[in-house]
Amino acid sequence: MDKKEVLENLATAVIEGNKDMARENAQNALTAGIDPLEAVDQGLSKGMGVVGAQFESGDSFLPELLMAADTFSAAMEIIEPAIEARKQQVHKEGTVLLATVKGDLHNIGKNIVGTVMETSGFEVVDIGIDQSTLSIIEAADKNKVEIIALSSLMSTTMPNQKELIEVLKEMGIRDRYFVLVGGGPVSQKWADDIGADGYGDTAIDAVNISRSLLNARSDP
Ligand code: B12
Repeated sequence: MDKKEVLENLATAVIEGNKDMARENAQNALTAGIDPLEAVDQGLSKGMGVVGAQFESGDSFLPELLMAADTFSAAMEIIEPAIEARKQQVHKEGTVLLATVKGDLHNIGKNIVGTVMETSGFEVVDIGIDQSTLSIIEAADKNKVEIIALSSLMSTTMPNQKELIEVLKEMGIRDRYFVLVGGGPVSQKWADDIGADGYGDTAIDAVNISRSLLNARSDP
């Protein structure tokens, strides 16, 4: 089975909510030596994009979204250890507080960001989904992180990314953290508008942007 076919099968498995097909092709991807992140990005996530579009146009409903999410997670159980196995034995890059903002229960993308950042040398404190601005700030303070990374998958919850930056300013501690934003509807323009330090389209972006922010800070 060639790479294109495996990636297409992964997407189809998510679209059809077929866990067996997802597990089988996740294994096929690893056996064929496909980069596990590419399997996520070009396979599973592509399928998820189709399911999201079908939901938006009324061609599928919540049960299909749930099945797609479960199928994605079933494949991730196989792919994630392969991502983690590439963990770099490098010096600690920095500490990141990761959360999905208040009102938002989506965690698949956030979890991928956490895994990829960890395997790239960051210490990640993931406090989960549906996190209020104050609980995020408290956790950032408690864990003495350098970066706060916020995931939001809905246009209705994106304003909570903005709120966090505003509250940091009100508390006089905006300079203490780099704030990184991401998630489906989030864009560079949104990040600029709300005064975030960085925006990432993918988990790899999250790593690259975090590195460049920390490096720029340590440059004289
Ligand atoms: C799966 C899914 C669900 C699952 C979530 C399961 C789970 N455990 O996460 C379930 C079924 C629970 C669900 C529920 C709902 N959902 Co939903 N869901 C989706 C769907 C199809 C896929 C999301 C996903 O996991 N994508 C795959 C991952 C890998 O991609 P990702 O999250 O974008 O993450 C990547 C990048 O964005 C980035 N990234 C993510 N976070 C961060 C953070 C940082 C800092 C950085 C740098 C990068 C980064 O890196 C990731 C990896 O590359 C999307 C459609 C879509 N295409 O996004 C709708 C979608 C997000 N859902 C939507 C809706 C409306 C809902 C519901 C309200 C439905 C309902 N009527 O109940 C509820 C809301 C529940 C809530 N309060 O949160 C809408 C949101 C519309 C809007 N307002 O903007 C969408 C866009 C569907 C649509 N087209 O209408 N959903």
